[in-house]
Amino acid sequence: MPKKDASLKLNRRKFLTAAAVAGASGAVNPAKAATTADPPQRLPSALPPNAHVAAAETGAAPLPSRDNGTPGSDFMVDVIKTLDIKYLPANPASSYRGIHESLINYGKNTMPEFLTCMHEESGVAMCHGYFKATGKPIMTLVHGVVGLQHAAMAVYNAWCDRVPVLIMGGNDLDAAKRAPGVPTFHSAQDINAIVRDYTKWDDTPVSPQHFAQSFVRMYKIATTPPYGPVMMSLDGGLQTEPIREDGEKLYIPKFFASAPPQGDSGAVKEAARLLVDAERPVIVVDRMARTPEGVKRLVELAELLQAPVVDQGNRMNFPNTHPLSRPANVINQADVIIGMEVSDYWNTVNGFIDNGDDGIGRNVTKIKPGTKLISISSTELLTKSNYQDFQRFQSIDVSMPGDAEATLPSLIEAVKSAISSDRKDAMTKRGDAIRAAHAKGLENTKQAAAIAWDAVPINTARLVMETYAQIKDLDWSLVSTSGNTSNWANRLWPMEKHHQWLGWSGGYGVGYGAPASVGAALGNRDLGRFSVSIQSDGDLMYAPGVLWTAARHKIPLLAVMHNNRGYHQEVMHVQRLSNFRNRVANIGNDLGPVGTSIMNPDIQYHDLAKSMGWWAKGPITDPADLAPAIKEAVAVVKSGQPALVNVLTQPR
Ligand SMILES: Cc1ncc(C[n+]2csc(CCOP(=O)(O)OP(=O)(O)O)c2C)c(N)n1
Ligand SMILES: [Mg+2]
Repeated sequence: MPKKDASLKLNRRKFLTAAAVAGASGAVNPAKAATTADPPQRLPSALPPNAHVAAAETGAAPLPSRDNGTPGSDFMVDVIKTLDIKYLPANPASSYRGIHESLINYGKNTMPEFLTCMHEESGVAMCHGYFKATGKPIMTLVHGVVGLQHAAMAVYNAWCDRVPVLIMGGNDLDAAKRAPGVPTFHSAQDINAIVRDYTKWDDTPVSPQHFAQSFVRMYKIATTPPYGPVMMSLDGGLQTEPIREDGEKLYIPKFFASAPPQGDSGAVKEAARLLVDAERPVIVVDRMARTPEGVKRLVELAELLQAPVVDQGNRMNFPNTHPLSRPANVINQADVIIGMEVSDYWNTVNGFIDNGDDGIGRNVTKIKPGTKLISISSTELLTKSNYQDFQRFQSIDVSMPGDAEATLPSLIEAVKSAISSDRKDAMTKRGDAIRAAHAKGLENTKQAAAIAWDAVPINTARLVMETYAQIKDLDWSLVSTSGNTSNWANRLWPMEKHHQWLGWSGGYGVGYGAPASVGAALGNRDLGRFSVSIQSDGDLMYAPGVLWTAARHKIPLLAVMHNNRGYHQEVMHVQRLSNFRNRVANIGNDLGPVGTSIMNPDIQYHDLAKSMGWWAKGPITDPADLAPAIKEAVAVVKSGQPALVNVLTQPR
């Protein structure tokens, strides 16, 4: 038995004496704390704090009396309930306490159901992932100023990824009424300014009726292609003040979805003519398929033209098992290219070599001179000035600002009527050649994946394929792959359904993978699908609290970790630049690259996940242990719980 430390005992007695003295002076009330013999008591969490504690912790103004009539926030809940919004993942805050209280008490915490988040970025990213899994928007609430500042990167990701997210931020507008101190630090003239450059619309309603119009309007704007996040500042007074109807009865405007914008009919005909007359047309798609219908339409167009399809993968647009599915290098031979919802057209037909001869990058063209370019993209309808998500400028021969999925039916009809019987034979021949190349390509990819199959740390191709082997018979949905596993899942998992691949973050703001996976898994849970993510280490540690949210709300998700113990992309950037400058990269005292390794101490992600209520296993170092561990995890997820397998992997 270790000896008891006498000084510790003495300190404890001293402490208790000091506390009792403080109690006698009335500054705090330590009566309970001092009587150590009492059993520990569980106090109701809503006990009113004493005045001193309240002022120190919140600085909140006294609440208005109880019989003040119907608070504005009850009406807000009535409005929200008309729009079929199932969940509200959010981190709590006093600036929206009015609507928070109405949602859970008046609204009975259903439609929407509040899910507790530990970071505002997680709340927004969960909404982002949820939409991509279900096609239905949900909403989040944030604390004005500081919460929205936390949320900002996730809003930017949703903006770049063209995903509707409904965001409301509490804010105390009335300087004469708001409490001094913390609530005033957390107020602004215009909180929406924080995200205005990367939201589709924002508003600050000043009356309940204004709220009703603006909420329905924001829902409509967000869900009309091109989709995007929208923002509303919700005044504290508007939430808490009783409704005064001033003779006019409040009403809730009815929501009707808008039809998506389509490409101009003349331009559609011109595009069809170019495609039909082309010798080597190529279809390039990025965020084309908003819905499963988009995939079907694209297959129809590709088969009509017998043209190869390059899926850039920000959505599942085209089955990778389809014989017309081809990698990006077919672009080099194209005489006509049609890009649909391509987020970076310049980079599709040009290349940029980082650290080129001059050290700052070199531009090269990928296409032959004279190649005709066609574009259908709704992004052109949603360009703002400051953030550069619109990418480099590319001249396009036939450019159609419009939604590609909605334009496809008329394009298909135009192509059908432009095809003459003599073109048909040439097209069939072309299709045969593409089919043969597809089969060969798949064989080459398999060969490449098998290289160093037994490597330790574990090969990323093996990580991904051992995962697939355990889920292949389920209705699986790959909700995210964070970090870089050389794109093995997209190259080798047969992806045929729209929900089998939800795409990346949009703005490449790292920290998206974990929360978006949880949000997508929430949507998939209700649809009876099995959610799986490849979870990198760096991404998880931005806001790992979302693991708790998943466990707390029983969201089944299989997270298989690509734990390469580093921010490997950045390892490579620094290494490459060191090479260019003819210097040896400083690997630090503990053999970890400086500023980019996540080692020593190594993070025990399985313990982290377990501590937040997940089933978890790891670290898996031997490739032979991988399959049994993932199998166990799959069984846990099927029972309705989240599970994480921590696997030590190769860098890429
Ligand atoms: C918010 C944010 N911070 C920093 C970066 C720069 N960055 C790009 S990739 C990356 C590494 C991410 O590490 P991990 O998720 O483990 O993926 P890995 O590169 O190791 O596969 C970083 C830090 C970023 N894109 N976003
Ligand atoms: Mg990493």
